[in-house]
Amino acid sequence: MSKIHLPGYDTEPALPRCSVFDYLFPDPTSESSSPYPCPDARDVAYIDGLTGREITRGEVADQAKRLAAGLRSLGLKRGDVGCVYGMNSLEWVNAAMGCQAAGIVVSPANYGYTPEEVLHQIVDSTAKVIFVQPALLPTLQKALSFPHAPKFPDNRIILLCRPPDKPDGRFKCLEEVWSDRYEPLRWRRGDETATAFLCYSSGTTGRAKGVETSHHNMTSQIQALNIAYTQLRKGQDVCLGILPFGHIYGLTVVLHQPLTVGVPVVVLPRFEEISVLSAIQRFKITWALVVPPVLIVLLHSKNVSKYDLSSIRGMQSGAAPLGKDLTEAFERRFPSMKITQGYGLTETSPVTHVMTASEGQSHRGQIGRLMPTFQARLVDAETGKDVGPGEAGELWFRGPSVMKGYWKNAEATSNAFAHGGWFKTGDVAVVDEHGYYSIVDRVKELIKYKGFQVPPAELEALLLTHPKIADAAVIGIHSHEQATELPRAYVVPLTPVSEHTEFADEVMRWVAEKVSNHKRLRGGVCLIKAVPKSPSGKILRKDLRAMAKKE
Ligand code: AYL
Repeated sequence: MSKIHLPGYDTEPALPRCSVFDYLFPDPTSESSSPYPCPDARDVAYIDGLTGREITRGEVADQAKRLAAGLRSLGLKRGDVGCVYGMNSLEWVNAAMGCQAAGIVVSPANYGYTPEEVLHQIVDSTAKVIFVQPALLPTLQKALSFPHAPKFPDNRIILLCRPPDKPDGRFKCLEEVWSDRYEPLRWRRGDETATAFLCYSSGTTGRAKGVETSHHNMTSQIQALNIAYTQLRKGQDVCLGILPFGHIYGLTVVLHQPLTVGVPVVVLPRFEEISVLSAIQRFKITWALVVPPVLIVLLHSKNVSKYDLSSIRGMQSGAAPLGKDLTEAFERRFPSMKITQGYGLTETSPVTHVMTASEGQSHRGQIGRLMPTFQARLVDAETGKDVGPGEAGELWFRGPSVMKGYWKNAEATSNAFAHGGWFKTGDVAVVDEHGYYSIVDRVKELIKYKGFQVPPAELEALLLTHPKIADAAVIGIHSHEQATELPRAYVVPLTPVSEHTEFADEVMRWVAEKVSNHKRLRGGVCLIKAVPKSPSGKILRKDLRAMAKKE
């Protein structure tokens, strides 16, 4: 195995052996408290970006304990799973922190999900309680009305907030569940390997699976970020919180990490150009965590000049490739901002590589160096041997932040790891002799639309249920203008079709009705005679990609 020398990170972080909650809010008298120097309880932790309401660290901890006590009195136990289904909000924070204080596993559901998709996650995760944003209650109720849906008593559905026009509905809201009888969890050595979060990822193949992120996975990731990712400084920085908390990027890097360094996060429900620009001006935001399409919107925005954005000094992009051209165009338009890039996966909790602001300049388009705590290999798919600097190989990882496995899915878990406990990413990378990595290809099925996962297998299974489709395959097509991939289907009609465009439009509309917004077939529908397959029946996506390139 080749070991590449990595200049810079001489410090390996201490690895905490406590729960995420104790790590975030250490009790100075407890043995298991966090080794990280704890910010002050009076520090502002989160700010509601729409109303300006602030909440301190002390209040976050206190409200979490109250919710935890309330959840226990509802009969929920340590190790049960709680689904949090909503856009970013201070209430989302309370639901997630309250579950953690009670030892309940947090399973966040994407707010864009259709009823079928929500139900899949509720059933698969074996959720016992659901926290829901009132606007999404109809979708949840539809999901729970399907015949195979589990039964949820009314007290196991908790509204994230009470809608003002319905002062006394059927379901309680968070504050109505709060109770004062909190008792801290007893934490024994070894408990840190218990599952803390279940985010959903399709991995290298198949449908979305629950990724078991343990307490130790999360705390060691934050420790590593606090060494490698030094952008945030208490008293100077304010962070923009638009990335969905329900995705591991938002969950770790926006919701959790800034809290450990005492930097406030301005919470916005989602990315929306005007509310982001006005929040930057109003709260003097200094640092933003984004995905490449956000940079595209800001780059072409006609509204930028109407706002004072002078506070913001940089943005960190991740979750999808960010090219050199876009970085340079952005820095030309916003000379006071530095763009850096990170890379990682849900399965690695997530960040494995990061570029610091000072490095970013000379390494645009690259993902940076390997983070502390991780070990990496680049492996040639054909020979199974490690490749040297400058050669492409599949990225494999080992380390304390690599997931435990896929929830209740031993087969997918064993396929994800190679001998020796190496996690196989399905991404192909090159490293230079200084330890800087670039992602050059993806050998897994995954498509990424604006940082969100689109599992082709899921769309293919759906397309096969269309009455006029005999076979189908889905790949991602790169859109330079939008800095994202777009899902495209290649379909084989059951009977010859005379009107190609009409049929393609029909299929696109049909899919759009059945999947969440980010999974729509924005890359189009192409009709073909047969899906290219290997003798064993595997779809040859490379052939389809080559076909798409020729167009
Ligand atoms: P998941 N460049 C190219 N591909 C990327 C990059 C990047 N910078 N980051 C992520 N990916 C792709 O689990 C890659 O194919 O991500 C990887 O296997 O939804 C897949 O996305 C993982 O998809 C960061 C950087 C968070 C990354 C993340 C991880 C997002 C989770 C914070 O700073």
